[in-house]
Amino acid sequence: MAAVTPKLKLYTNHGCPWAHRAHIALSELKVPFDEEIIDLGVPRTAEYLKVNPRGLVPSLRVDDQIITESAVVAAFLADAFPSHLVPASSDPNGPLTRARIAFFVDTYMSKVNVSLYPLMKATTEEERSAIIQKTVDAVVKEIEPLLANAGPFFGGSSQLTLAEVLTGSFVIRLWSWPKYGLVPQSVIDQLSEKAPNFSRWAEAVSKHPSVKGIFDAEGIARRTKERLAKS
Ligand SMILES: N[C@@H](CCC(=O)N[C@@H](CS)C(=O)NCC(=O)O)C(=O)O
Repeated sequence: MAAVTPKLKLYTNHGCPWAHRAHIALSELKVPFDEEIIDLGVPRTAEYLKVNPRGLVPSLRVDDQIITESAVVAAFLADAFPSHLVPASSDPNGPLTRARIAFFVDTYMSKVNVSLYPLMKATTEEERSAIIQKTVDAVVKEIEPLLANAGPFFGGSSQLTLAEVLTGSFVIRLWSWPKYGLVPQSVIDQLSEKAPNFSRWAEAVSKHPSVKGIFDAEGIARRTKERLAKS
């Protein structure tokens, strides 16, 4: 990044797992930023639609430029402020590490996280069991081998990486929801038994201060239940 640190403003909502990604990155990078909370319970203001015509959070203002989409925001932050999160592409290990992280995140989101909402919404025991089975199978087959060298974070790292920046907000939800009755405890029990690498990693991710930071488990669980009841 330029020698002068840019002025950052994050448009966010602390209940949003996508916006949470930006908070994890900013917390790890220890970069100062302003934030504006966007009320997602009402139509977006004309002012915010000028910031992000899609009306979604997060958006990041960098001096007078706007960046939207959580993965793009997180990648921008990781590139702009070189750190332990990810090596630069010009680093000898950069391209391969970045490819490994990208594959891990894509796999977690498309094979595992994709079942979280259906699991919360399931109304019958049969439906729930089928989703749990599918989720556990996906973790065992797709994720477990990718975490064989977790230390405890991705790729043997003792610190969070961009992999956790992009998945942590979803992992902490999966790991927290049994306590609030949003998903059955049996998912966690089965994962602990069949996917120990994943379980150790998920536990470490969920306990990390940068992941826990803005996460109000009780409040988000309550609002999620209200939304599920209405849907
Ligand atoms: N693909 C977007 C998804 C962001 C997103 O869906 N944010 C939700 C809150 S969790 C939102 O802003 N929803 C507002 C709405 O749909 O009106 C990203 O990764 O940034």
